[in-house]
Amino acid sequence: MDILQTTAASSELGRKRLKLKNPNRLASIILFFVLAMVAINSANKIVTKYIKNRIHRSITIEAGTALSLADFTTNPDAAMLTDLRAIPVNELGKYPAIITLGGKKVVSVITVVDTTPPKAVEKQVRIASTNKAKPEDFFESIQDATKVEAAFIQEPRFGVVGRQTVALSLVDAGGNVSLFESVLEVYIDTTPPVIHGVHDLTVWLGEPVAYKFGIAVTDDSGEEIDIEVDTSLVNLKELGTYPVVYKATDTSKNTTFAHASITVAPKPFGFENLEQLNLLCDNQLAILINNSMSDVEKLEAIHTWVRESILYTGHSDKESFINEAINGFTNRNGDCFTCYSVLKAMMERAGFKTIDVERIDGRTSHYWSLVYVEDAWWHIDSTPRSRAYNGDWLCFLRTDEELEQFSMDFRGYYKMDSSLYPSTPEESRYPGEPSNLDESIN
Ligand SMILES: [Ca+2]
Ligand SMILES: [Ca+2]
Repeated sequence: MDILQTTAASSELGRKRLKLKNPNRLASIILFFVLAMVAINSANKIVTKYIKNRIHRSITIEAGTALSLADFTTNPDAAMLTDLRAIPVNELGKYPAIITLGGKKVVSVITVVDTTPPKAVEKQVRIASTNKAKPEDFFESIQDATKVEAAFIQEPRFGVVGRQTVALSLVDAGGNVSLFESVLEVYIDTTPPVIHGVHDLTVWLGEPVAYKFGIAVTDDSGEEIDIEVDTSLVNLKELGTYPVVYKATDTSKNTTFAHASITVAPKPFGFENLEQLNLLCDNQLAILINNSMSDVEKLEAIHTWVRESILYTGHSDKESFINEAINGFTNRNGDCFTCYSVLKAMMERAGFKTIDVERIDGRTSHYWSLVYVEDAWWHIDSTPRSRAYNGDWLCFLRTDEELEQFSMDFRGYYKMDSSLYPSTPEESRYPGEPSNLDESIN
């Protein structure tokens, strides 16, 4: 203020006026201010540009957090070269990310940390007095971004019957600890295991047997139980029927036995071609059926395919169902024996049990099958029939009574010796559907 002098210019108006002592000096001052303003403005622009162009050389994220380019820079011209989805954000560590800006590559280091303790829902555990439980058995669910280890704070008193409180801890990869409490109930197991799937077997002379195929054991304790098979009375080198005993014991020494018989039968004609037939079946089954289908849906797909794929020519070689099924697959023609052979082979290969059925007292022969599904035996036949034998009537999961009625309507078509076969259910799956020709189509 020493370069300006203030004087009272008018006492009447009470105003103050500035009087210049040196005009050149004032110009210098203004110039100084202008230059200063320009400099500050430029500096601001440089700082703004620096912030805009800045790429964080390192960032730290909480485990489990999704990454995006915005975590590294706000510059819209920047591009991420690293696939951020491939960064294992659930594993602690340091991972590089490469960003490009203005033709330059910048490496940024991502540090994944875990500072959040695990969360979990506990559950009570009930075990037999002969068993132990693991710490993780006491949790319904565990939530954490990183790997969690469960542990007993104090080992439970396994084997002591009754209820006890169990103290547990969960520790994540970041070392964060959460504490929980649950209940262990120990009981004395007096319930024997249950053996499932035991059934009589037929094997061919000299062939090996998979005794445990399709057999399973469950127990109230939930423990895994091995099954023992006593085959000491079986002679696979001699034709005959022999007893087989299955035995399962839980850790509390409760035992269950299940009995079955095994029949050693002569090898069927064409046995040497069985592998070829199995391959043909497997290839076609892979197209027709899948695990999302019910057993009845699988049978329906197989039944329809055979019915529509084999052209009825009235001729077949009836010496071997194996060879005739192979002929059916490869030449796609034949007669009822061909259809029966292909259907039987495919059903059995798909895991169904079948029984061969043959017509009696007929002028000609006829062959079809019984198939076991939904806990019962049902008649099934894929042979296409002529109009004279009501070709529209499908023989798919039919009862004995339905076949008997059909035989009365159509000259003994399905006449059989019922004493040779297990009975089907009495109730039809297709109630009210007559086997005889509807008058309207006659
Ligand atoms: Ca955590
Ligand atoms: Ca048990």
